[in-house]
Amino acid sequence: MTRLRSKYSGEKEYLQAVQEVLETIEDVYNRHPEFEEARIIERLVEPDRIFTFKVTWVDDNGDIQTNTGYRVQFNSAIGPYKGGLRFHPSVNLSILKFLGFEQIFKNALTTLPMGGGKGGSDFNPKGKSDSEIMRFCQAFMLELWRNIGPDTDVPAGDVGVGGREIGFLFGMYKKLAREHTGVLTGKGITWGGSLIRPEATGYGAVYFVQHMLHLQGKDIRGMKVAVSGFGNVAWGAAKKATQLGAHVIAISGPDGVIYNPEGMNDEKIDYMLELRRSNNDVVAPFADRFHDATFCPGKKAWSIKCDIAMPCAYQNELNGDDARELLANGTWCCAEVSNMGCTPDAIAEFQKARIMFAPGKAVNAGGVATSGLEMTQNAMHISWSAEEVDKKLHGIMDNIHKACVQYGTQPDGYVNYLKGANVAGFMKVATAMLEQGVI
Ligand code: 2IT
Repeated sequence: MTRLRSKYSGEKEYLQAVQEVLETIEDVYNRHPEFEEARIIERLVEPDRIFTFKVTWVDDNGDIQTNTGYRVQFNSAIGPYKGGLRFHPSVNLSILKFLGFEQIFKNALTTLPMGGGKGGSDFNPKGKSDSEIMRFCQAFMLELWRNIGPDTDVPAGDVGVGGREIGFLFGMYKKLAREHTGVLTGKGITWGGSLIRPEATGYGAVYFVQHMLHLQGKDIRGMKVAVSGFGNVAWGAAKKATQLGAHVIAISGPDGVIYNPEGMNDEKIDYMLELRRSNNDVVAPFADRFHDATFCPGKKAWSIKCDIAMPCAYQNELNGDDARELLANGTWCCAEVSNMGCTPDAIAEFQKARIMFAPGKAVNAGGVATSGLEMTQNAMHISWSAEEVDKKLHGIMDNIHKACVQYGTQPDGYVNYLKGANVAGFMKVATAMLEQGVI
């Protein structure tokens, strides 16, 4: 860490993600001198390679815009690089390296053969027209296409990249490469996409929460769930939690939180998709549309009294103060759905209070796992039914939960899911790296 801190001093998210993993795998690592001999840690924390490129495009006014594009190919020990693309003004190398690093362990946990990668751009989709988004996606792919491929690197969506963007990116890839392959996941259903992929991150997260609760003799039915965000992930989580009888009493945006005491219904859940599609990045209109809901400007979802907190928006969106507020309000479970949604301080508060806490790389792995299932269907030139994919997703989340319990249960019985997830993912990747020699 000392070496990394001086080498990458400005990259705070990357350093945070590495520090968290190293702390939790320390004792396992020390029990395996062969890892130390092969310098596994030193090799694991450096990406295999990083592509940085200029993306120029013309906006609707005829003005020329310049953005930066990236793809971080982090680790391919267990399969082709796999991970999403994020379009957000905050995107920089630190954020993409943290996401790519997390992705290595998450993908290993899915039990599917996928390495870790991440990419994106500082392009801001807010307020852009559909044609501007299309032109940007096309310009982005014009640069990226030579570095990806169905057996090399398979990007997907992340914040700011959904079905619409994947469509534009795929169209350009297909034109340039002259092949129709599974080079991206999250595709449309009629052209190679997998059923359940749009829902999978949120559904998988709720399946994981059910496993956490069942282990404690509890059930999600009747529980009050606070969700942050209102994008694809929050939508899937709200939909499945509601189906299973929970009350989703909060969703939020950068503008504030919606207090929704009566919970969700089909109309409200569908409206979340409309909000996302509008490219406005605000949640306030939800309260204009549904009068049982109230908009609280500037507030976070964590200000609302709930049983279960599910951060579904952005890294470090739940800090120590938020954790203390949740705990004071009686929250007894926090399942991170966003990548690194909680600060180290918040995690320490939850663990100190001995409430259930599980990290994003376990809880949200259903998304990339279903991307893996999409790759399998593409490679086999078939498509599975929604039931079949959902059944596989269930099985994968069950396995991830079991792995966390196996590696994370402490002598006093408390399950440290963070440690469990990191150790289970690390062991698989480290072993694969060891077996493949010094490369
Ligand atoms: O963070 C993630 O796992 C994703 N954004 C999904 C990645 C994928 O390849 O489906």
